[in-house]
Amino acid sequence: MKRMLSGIKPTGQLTLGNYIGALRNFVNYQDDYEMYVFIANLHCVTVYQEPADLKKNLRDAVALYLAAGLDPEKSTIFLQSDVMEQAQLGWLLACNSYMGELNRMTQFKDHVAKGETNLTAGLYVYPCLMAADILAYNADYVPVGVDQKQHVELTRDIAIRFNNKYGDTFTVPEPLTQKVGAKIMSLSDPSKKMSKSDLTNKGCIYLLDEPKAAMKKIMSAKTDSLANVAYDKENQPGLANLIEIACALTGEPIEEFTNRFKGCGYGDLKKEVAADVGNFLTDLQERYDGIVRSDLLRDTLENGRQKAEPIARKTLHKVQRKIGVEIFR
Ligand code: ATP
Ligand code: LTN
Repeated sequence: MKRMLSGIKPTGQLTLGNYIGALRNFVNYQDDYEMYVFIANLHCVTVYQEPADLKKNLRDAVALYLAAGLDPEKSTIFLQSDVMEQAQLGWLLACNSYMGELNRMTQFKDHVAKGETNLTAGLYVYPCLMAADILAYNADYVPVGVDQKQHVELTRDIAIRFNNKYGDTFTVPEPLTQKVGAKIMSLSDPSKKMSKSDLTNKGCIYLLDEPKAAMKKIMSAKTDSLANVAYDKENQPGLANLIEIACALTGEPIEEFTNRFKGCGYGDLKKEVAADVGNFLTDLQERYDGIVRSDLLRDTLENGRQKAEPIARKTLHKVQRKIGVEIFR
């Protein structure tokens, strides 16, 4: 069975974009792949987090993984910092990555472009830790949203270079992105990604939003004045985004959905999308409520750590031997 691995970085509450672009796919893939999913808590702290908020967000993220249908019997679910070998491998990979490569990473460049000051060194070497997350487990596939594809491409470059330099060591992973829902856009500005760092709070639906409040956000989503229902990402990005959200949640093909609403007003279409989102959130939150205070969270992470750690340790020792830093082991 091929191995698949991915992580989510809960620097805030998880969003509908995270669900559609990432979580939902992990759930779909878990029957056909050996699945490793972790909470990237070390990546979270590349930007300052209020400790109490971070702890709550991490806990909620695990509970939402489970509520969304990830099954700890099928998938290995763990916390990044529980497997220390990953961070150690991250250092060795940082020593095999070039500043020129890291300078080209758009996620880092975005922070610089926003004029943020006091950017941490951790934010800069973030992709090396991400490469270690992936390569430690010799993952064949990495399902991610479009925004993370560049980091997986860099991971491939690092793996290929290392293999050429030190002999065959790493599996070279492939990024996997979905056709529909790989980039859910902000409801208030469809030219931007729906993001948990959205400060207006109108463009982003959180998985723990009150379903009624979320439905309101859909009803007031920005569309266009063409008064023509069509799936046209370029000219009608707001409408295309709503159509993608509905189809991702219900599984209805885009064309079928669009045909059903041909000649209707945008209000009718929005009502249906709002109902789909409301139903989805109600079900998800019901399951989340049952899980978040149970022992399932602790047990899941502990079992996950026990399965993940020996694999990462084996890779780390192999790498250390190849590089020459080991003496007796
Ligand atoms: P931020 O929202 O602060 O920009 P992020 O959501 O991209 O951060 P993560 O939580 O680590 O950061 O993302 C987890 C996964 O969810 C990644 O694979 C990412 O590509 C995907 N993802 C995030 N936002 C969206 C979105 N709007 N549409 C589709 N996929 C998304
Ligand atoms: N950087 C990713 C989260 C992440 C990840 C990974 C995803 C950390 N390590 C390994 C896939 C594989 C993000 O910000 N979404």
